[in-house]
Amino acid sequence: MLPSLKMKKCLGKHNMDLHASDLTEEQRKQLRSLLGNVELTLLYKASFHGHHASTFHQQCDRQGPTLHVAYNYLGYIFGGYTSVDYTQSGRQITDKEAFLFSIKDKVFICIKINSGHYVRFDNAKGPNFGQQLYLCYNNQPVVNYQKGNAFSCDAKTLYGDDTELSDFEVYKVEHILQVKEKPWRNVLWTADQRAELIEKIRNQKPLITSVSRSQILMIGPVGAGKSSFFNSINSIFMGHMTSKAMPGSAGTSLTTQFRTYPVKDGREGKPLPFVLCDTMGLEEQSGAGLDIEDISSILQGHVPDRYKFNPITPFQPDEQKASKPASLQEKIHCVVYMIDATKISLMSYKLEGKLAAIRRKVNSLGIPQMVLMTKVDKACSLVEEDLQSLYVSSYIKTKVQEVSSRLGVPVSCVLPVKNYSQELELELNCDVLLLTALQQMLNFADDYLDEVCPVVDKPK
Ligand SMILES: Nc1nc2c(ncn2[C@@H]2O[C@H](COP(=O)(O)OP(=O)(O)OP(=O)(O)O)[C@@H](O)[C@H]2O)c(=O)[nH]1
Ligand SMILES: [Mg+2]
Repeated sequence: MLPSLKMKKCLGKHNMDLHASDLTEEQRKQLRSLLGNVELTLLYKASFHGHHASTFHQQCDRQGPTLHVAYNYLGYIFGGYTSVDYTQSGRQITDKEAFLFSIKDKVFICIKINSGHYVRFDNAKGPNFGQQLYLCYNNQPVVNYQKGNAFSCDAKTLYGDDTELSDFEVYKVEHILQVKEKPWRNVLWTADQRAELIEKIRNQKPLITSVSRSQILMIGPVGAGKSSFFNSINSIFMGHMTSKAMPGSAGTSLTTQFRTYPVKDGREGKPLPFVLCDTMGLEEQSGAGLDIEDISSILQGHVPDRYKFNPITPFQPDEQKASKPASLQEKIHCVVYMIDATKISLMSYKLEGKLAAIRRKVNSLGIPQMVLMTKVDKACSLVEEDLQSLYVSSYIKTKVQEVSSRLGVPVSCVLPVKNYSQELELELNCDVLLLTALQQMLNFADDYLDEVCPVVDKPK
């Protein structure tokens, strides 16, 4: 029965999310148990990029070690690992570390390469292991298994003899040095620190009497964690998990409206002195996702709450309203870029260009900017185990440096955080990081107001 094949094909190229890995956490763990302490970053997904060998090479050449994961309709997850780059060198490749694997229900097997055999001939064709297992054979969503001696295995054991693939993914495998460095930033992971941060935020009224709340705008690629950040902050102040802004994963942005979210200090509490503004996700293509003209209108306070973005036609302000400038209260006082820590290396140059154009616009208006690097728990297994390892993890440090150089933001303005995503209870370490980030945003907003506001407006 292949109805699901048809369904997948119907989804078409543009509805698929490249970054939505099909591996479950459990399967990732099983694969990591073979590879050691590694990060897996999705480079190529056949249902997104197509099955042609040329696209495979475009995405996967010169990426270092790679893990190839195929899925078939019988539920087999199988493929192989090679530690040697694809370079189309026209040479036979020796790779003592190569192996094949198969996961089906609770059965997990690994077949190492037999010594004295090549793992592949490195040419422009699609991937193969030992010239036995051919994935996306002949540029089609199928697998082909040929007799050979490199791997002692058969098609029945590997994939139940079902040659049709529902998908095929290739991951970049990065070995992480688990060196616990001297902490490169100091954080007090204590309940007192949490309470102190809450108190400071509560009392951090903007410096200007005409502005009752600092307006913070969140911008970032689809699925980076913008809505989740608001939900996380709201949860901390409500004392339990909330999900007012719809978070989730989809190929295109789940948030389609401009939302300005005030946060209350508890269920019956007063409004806190800030508003978090949530936007639609950025996409690399022009005419898709949040548009730079929309951002410009938001920054200047022209876009109303619940405005539904239209990537084809940017926001058209009401002529009468547009003729007079918005009040300082309506304008944005601080911009925060949300960047997913697991996707920094994969960020396309087009998206980087879009972000650079946005930064230039924000700069020209003199609005302070910072970066929240989200999903640190997914990016580093050390941090996943214990959030307090964040600032001793050398891997996170390299990611912060990478994001800083790609976005052109100083390292000191990049704050790693973990949003609440699947938890049912609040957690101290998570709160401390989120509140530290929020407090920094409020400080930046203060700097802006201090700079733009006429002296007379400031309270004595
Ligand atoms: N593990 C983990 N998951 C996160 C984190 N932040 C967000 N997520 C998850 O990532 C997915 C996307 O999060 P959203 O908050 O919807 O992202 P967004 O930036 O609002 O996305 P769009 O509105 O679609 O542009 C959701 O499934 C979240 O639960 C995080 O720090 N750690
Ligand atoms: Mg969202």
